[in-house]
Amino acid sequence: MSETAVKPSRSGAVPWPAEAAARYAAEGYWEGLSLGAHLAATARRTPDAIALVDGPLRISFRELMARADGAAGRMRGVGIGADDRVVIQLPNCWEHVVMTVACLRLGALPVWALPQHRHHEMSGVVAHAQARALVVPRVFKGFDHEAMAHGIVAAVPAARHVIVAGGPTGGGAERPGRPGSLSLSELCAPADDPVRAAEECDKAAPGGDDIAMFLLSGGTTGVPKLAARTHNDFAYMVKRAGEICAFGPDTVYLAVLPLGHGFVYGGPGVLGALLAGGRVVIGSSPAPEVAFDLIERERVTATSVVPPVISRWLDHRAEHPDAGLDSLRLVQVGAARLAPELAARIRPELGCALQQVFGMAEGLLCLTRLDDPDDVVHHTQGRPISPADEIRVVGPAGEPVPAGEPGVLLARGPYTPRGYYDSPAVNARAFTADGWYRTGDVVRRTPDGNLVVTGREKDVINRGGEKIHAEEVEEFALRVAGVAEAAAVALPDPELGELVCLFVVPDPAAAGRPVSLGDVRAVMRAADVASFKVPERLHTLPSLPRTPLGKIDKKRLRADAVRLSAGAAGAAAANPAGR
Ligand code: J2J
Repeated sequence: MSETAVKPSRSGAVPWPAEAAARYAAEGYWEGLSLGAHLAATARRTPDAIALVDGPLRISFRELMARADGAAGRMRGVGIGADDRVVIQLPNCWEHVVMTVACLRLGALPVWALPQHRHHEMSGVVAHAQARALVVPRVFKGFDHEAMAHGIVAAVPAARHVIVAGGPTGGGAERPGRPGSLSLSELCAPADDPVRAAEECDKAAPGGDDIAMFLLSGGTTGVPKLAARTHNDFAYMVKRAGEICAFGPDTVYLAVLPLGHGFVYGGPGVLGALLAGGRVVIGSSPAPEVAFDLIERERVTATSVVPPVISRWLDHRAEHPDAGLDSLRLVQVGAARLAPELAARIRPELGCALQQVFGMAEGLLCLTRLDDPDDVVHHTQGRPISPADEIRVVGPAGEPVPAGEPGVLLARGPYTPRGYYDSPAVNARAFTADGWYRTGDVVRRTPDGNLVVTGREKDVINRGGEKIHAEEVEEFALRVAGVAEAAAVALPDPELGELVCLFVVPDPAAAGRPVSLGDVRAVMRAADVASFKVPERLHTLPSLPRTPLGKIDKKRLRADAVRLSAGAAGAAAANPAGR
């Protein structure tokens, strides 16, 4: 079968070509087992070990599987089955993990959404994934997720069920408030007969080639991109990353970033710790006050954070030098650029190893290794985890760049699928004809094979690890009365890495008052968009700069954003009272 003959499968996912699939299986990367089967096997080895800790709650492997298999059976009972999609939008809580494992056992596909996602993102995800069920808190941080979920179920014909967290972790009362909601705590109760429930799951277990989950590709637009990951591919990635991180039964992994990030579940994260027979401690927030307390109390050995979080941890540590962090062996930092100066402070100040993580929902995972010299760990984003990962660094015409020069990173391999779910037009741009994923990241490769992320060609803003598509912000800006043109770019920020800076060109025909950030905010709020996408800066220009080819010159705008921001800071410093 020729590699270019790849056709989307019946379920809308793009399979690996037969030749590559056979090779990955023959070389042992793909084991042909579902993630649920892997987890059940681990649980059978050490049923009494504690798998999950959430506040005062301690759940053994036996109980985790009894709950997951119970939930799988109850989902089956309400008509949720294999290949059905279940969007999980929960804050960090043990039910997140139980529901995920339940879906993996059932062959249903968990789709992790972030609690900050609002109607705009959630309805797009539910519609594109054709989700059958949504799992939400009742109210979280003052927002009524249950009401939103019912609104979406009413509008999307495939969607049937709203499953609602009650009790303290869900942030609501003990029982769901609305008729028609299913109770998450009832769903997640242990199976009445755990042995039989496990047998049923084992009997109907999905195959290794089946889709295990959809991951939202870095940021979620109105029409999201979904990375369809198979059981074979994800299990391999997680287990291989776990090996590199030396995860084992003594691992205590702290999940403090939102569980909805692929980084937290799979890099090796929650699933990596569980598959190694280790323990997962759920944290409700990455704030150092919360995280340090959990590290000390639960003797945490490993965790993952984004650069702005590690910066806060280092500051907090300086003020609390006696915090008990001695159990911590590994801090992974990823999802956005880590400044080498911060990287160099981690071991001396926190007393643990740093690992840089460069990953993506689409697959390819790069890690620095535990025995890498400081220079590599501080200055590079590591190298692919698998010997079967293929990497190319190319110029504008797809030609390889000279060694060590920056270029766009292309990737192929045993856990990098060959296309997004049900998106032929996007796939034609994001994947080459012979199956390479065009990451959109600009990297250079060091002589020892490590990658340094130096920029990106994709029009995305990385705000502290949250990805925001410039085009999406621009579309909202164009809805503001009096805006003729809009362009969003990244503005470097010492705390978050990047902020959203918006340039607008006023419509000369609409001679009203100047457009303000407040106007853009109001439009985005009215459209129910996740608030992290709202621009922090706005500048008005008479026209947008263009390249010789007539495209908006974003490079120039990024430089303008920096200049204008420095000017504003200078003005503020010269006139601190702001008068
Ligand atoms: C610079 N940019 C980075 C890094 C990701 C593990 C870790 C992260 C993600 C993730 C993930 C970066 N330095 N260290 O899914 O499993 C940017 C790149 C990349 C994009 C992917 C995982 N690490 N990035 O962040 O799908 O631009 O996945 O293409 O959210 O984040 O974003 P996302």
